[in-house]
Amino acid sequence: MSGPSNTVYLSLGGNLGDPATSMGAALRLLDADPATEVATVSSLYRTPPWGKLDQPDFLNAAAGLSTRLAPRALLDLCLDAERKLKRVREERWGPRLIDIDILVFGDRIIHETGLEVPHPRMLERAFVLEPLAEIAPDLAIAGRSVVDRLGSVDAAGIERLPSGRDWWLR
Ligand code: 5RZ
Ligand code: CA
Ligand code: CA
Repeated sequence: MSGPSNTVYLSLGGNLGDPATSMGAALRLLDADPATEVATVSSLYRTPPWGKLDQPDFLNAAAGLSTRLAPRALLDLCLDAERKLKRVREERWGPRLIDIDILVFGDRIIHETGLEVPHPRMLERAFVLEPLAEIAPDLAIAGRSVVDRLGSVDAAGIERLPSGRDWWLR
């Protein structure tokens, strides 16, 4: 019933509607799972769009969770939360109400359909690394810390909002 607990890091983002409200609701949905607790949440960051440039700025954040769920069950929980928040699957790299990605799951390396952990693109994206560096600067991914990785990407235009770390609790 209660298996081992793992520390997991998630990336959250969105740029349609009211992304802060959607991201907060998503974190509360994850926390409501009996096998999962949200432990640490970063500030909100306003980030320039990556990929497709003619779309609104995003809000991004990172969260640290403790979970006794298996990776696939946590992924299903995240996809359920996206669905409950009425995310519609849109164009690739296009605007979205909410996006939740599993970045790191304990020290597991996973290559499965729809579940690649550590997330294969997280190390190139300042919109992922900047919030993650706030809550887990020394977390090592493939031998290099998050702050170290952040020093190797272009973080131009990223702005930490003054809302602090409790923005998701309402
Ligand atoms: C890459 C999404 C790694 C999650 C992506 C965003 C992870 C974006 C975003 C900003 C996209 C993508 C998907 N631009 N462009 N913020 N998502 N600023 O590249 O969340 S497309 Br982990
Ligand atoms: Ca819980
Ligand atoms: Ca995603």
